[in-house]
Amino acid sequence: MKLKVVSYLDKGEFPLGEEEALALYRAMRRARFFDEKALTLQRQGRLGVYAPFMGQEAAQVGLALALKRTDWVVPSYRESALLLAHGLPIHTLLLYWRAHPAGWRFPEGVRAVNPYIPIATQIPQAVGLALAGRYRGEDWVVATSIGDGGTSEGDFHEGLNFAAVFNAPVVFLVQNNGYAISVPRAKQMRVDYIARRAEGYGIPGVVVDGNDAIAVYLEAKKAVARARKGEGPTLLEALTYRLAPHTTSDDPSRYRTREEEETWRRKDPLLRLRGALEERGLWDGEREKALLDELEEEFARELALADAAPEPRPEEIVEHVYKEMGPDQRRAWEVLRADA
Ligand SMILES: Cc1ncc(C[n+]2csc(CCOP(=O)(O)OP(=O)(O)O)c2C)c(N)n1
Repeated sequence: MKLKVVSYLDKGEFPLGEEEALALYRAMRRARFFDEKALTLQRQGRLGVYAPFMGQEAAQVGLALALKRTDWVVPSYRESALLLAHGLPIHTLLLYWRAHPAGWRFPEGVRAVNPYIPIATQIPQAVGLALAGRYRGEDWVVATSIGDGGTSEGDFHEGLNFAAVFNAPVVFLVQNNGYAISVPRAKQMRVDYIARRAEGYGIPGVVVDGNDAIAVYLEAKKAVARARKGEGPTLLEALTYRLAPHTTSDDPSRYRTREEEETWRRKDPLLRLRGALEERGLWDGEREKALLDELEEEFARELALADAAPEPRPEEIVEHVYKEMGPDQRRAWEVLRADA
């Protein structure tokens, strides 16, 4: 059976009110602004290794704006846009990418956990968090995200099956950006669409044009509503592309062509939404400039806050693993202290 790819902007359709459309664009522009700044800071030695998301803003922001602030986000390393749009302060995110302990402690009230670096480990834990909410009588939905490569991990299959069986209120977003670092999707699986796998778990699977913010947002809203009503999880696959390297330690010219990158650059999700807004008289150069000025000011303020964070104590690297430092942490700390 052929799966349909949900899209609107390509067809000139715009099934969204002005306010929601502008909120989507503003949040995407803010995320892109962060990504560009973060790449520069990393090159200046002011952030550690950084995983850019440029090109994937529609997928992440579309999901974030479909959530309530009382819902939870369980992200992986490429989800800075999802975290920002769900309310994580910029300075906390900068500190996270600086590997500063103050960046590991997300503020009270921001319902997001730290990004998971071991691929797919976020999936079973997101399901656990969703079930914990149900046991506690909360109405929170959990949104978690994974890359196309991550779906080859056992944790992905176990997590989705478990969520299906227990009807857990989870939205699983797959950001299919075509590559697991240098490995193209076709070398990783025989299916055309990852959402096809949903049928094997007995849950709805939806494929959206992941560079169409309206399509992602509307489908994410349906998935969130289903989860909140007790109708269980959804697998939402967003077809997209990462315009930047895998991380700041990667050189994509070794595994993909300039032509391919150019093709996707023309499908930049920001340009597509902005074009549609401009056609409807909802956006123009002046508004763009005002927004960029605002973002510049906000970023400068937030960067100053990050820079003002006190130097972490070396012990913090081994603290917080358990309530009290166990023998393994104590031994690690002895070694670190001897090396210092
Ligand atoms: C369990 C595990 N195995 C391997 C890695 C190394 N690794 C980091 S990113 C990555 C590829 C992930 O690709 P994908 O899931 O498509 O996500 P993307 O990076 O494209 O967002 C791998 C294999 C890891 N972090 N964790």
